[in-house]
Amino acid sequence: GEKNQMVLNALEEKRIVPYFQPIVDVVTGETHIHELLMRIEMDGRIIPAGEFIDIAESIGVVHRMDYLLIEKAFAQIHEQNYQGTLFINLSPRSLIISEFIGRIHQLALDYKIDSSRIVFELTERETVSNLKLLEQFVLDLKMQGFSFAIDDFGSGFSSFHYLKQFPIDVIKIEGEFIRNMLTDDKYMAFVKSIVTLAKSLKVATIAEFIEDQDVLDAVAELGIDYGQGYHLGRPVPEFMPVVAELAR
Ligand code: G
Ligand code: G
Ligand code: MN
Ligand code: NA
Repeated sequence: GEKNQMVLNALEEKRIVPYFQPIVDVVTGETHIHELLMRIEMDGRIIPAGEFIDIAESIGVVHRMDYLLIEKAFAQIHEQNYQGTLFINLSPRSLIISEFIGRIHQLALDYKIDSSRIVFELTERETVSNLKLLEQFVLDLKMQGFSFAIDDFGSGFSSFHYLKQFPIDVIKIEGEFIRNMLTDDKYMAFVKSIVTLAKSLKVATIAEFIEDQDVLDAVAELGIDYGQGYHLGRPVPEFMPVVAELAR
């Protein structure tokens, strides 16, 4: 359809652009981490990933888009002399392409970006057909020094299953839980149980969708390590340090 063509054209014309959203250390207020988010540039407009990533997956081009985006992001790390960590969303579909991993590793070498500064975020929006293969690639990348986060933890797409199967370093708590936890006790209970789980597994935690100061204060109070959300910084086309107003 029309949308398929829009995605294919954007890929062909390399109109895939990197946006970066800060992830803030809730204890110190420092920003040493950014999440890389894919956007398409079209007629002077910026289209967010939510409007096309499912299509890219279904027509089998998401790995090419992921690769192009990562290449542009690495170039920008170089240009801006960014010294921090980059979280990269990957479709499991990209990871199980056999050349993908070697090419990412080569890109990191080309741009002199140490693998310890890269964390891949895994979400499962669709059924992974070959879990054993995915596991093998995750282990490969871990051995090369890359880290892994589970995105949207608790959403039901990617919860205990990934935690059991893969060596995970970071849990990103489902944004809807964080956003609603102060007004709905049920969500607060979910968040608390995820924090307890993460602590007992010695896995770091990130709270997503922090949209106001009250939620940021609660996140700090709960002992969550990092925060992300519109209150701290929107996705933008450059690496932007933010200064968070932290509760004491
Ligand atoms: O940025 P936005 O809110 O539109 O993101 C919507 C969805 O697209 C999220 O689930 C996010 O994880 C996914 N996404 C964003 N950027 C990328 C990317 O670079 N690669 C892949 N595979 N998914 C992405
Ligand atoms: O699935 P994933 O967590 O990768 O999706 C990330 C997307 O969520 C980002 O691309 C961004 O557009 C969106 N996002 C980031 N911060 C906030 C926030 O504070 N509130 C809401 N509603 N969405 C956010
Ligand atoms: Mn993400
Ligand atoms: Na997420």
